[in-house]
Amino acid sequence: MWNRAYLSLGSNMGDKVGHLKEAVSLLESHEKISVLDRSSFYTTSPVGYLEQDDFVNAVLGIETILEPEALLEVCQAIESKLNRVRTIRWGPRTIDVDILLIDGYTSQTDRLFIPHPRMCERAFVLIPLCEINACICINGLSIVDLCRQLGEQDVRKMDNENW
Ligand code: GSY
Repeated sequence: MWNRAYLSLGSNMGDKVGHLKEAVSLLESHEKISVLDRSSFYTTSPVGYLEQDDFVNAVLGIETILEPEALLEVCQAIESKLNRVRTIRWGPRTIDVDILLIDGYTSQTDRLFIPHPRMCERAFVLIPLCEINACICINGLSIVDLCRQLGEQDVRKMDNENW
């Protein structure tokens, strides 16, 4: 059965937009994944570990017949292929591919926590997600309300970049 899911992409090293585009090409080339929606690109100030470069972030809406664990493996394989090296926790990275939501599915294991545990505090996730689907509810809360409740966070749409 095809299930809808949402993924967050982020990069703050090298050709940031190029890394996001390459991650999407790899997702599109997977026979069990179809990329339906792409948000705009956003330049965002780092959240968490602050001593690092700004990120480029975007969110995708996909459909997949993969089981959630298998989707996670695909996301991690794309991170490895794009030379993601885990040095500093929360630190700089060529690419981050996180599963945010899978329709009708929740998980709270160490490996897979869905909905993504920190997504409701992160403007760099909620704003692009709201752009592609403003009807989403997360843990019973509307994404529009969650966006209104966000504190000040620096998230700027990149008008000069397109997929
Ligand atoms: O979890 C995603 C990696 N990450 C980001 C990010 O993608 N964007 C911004 N703005 N800050 C971040 N901090 C971390 S960790």
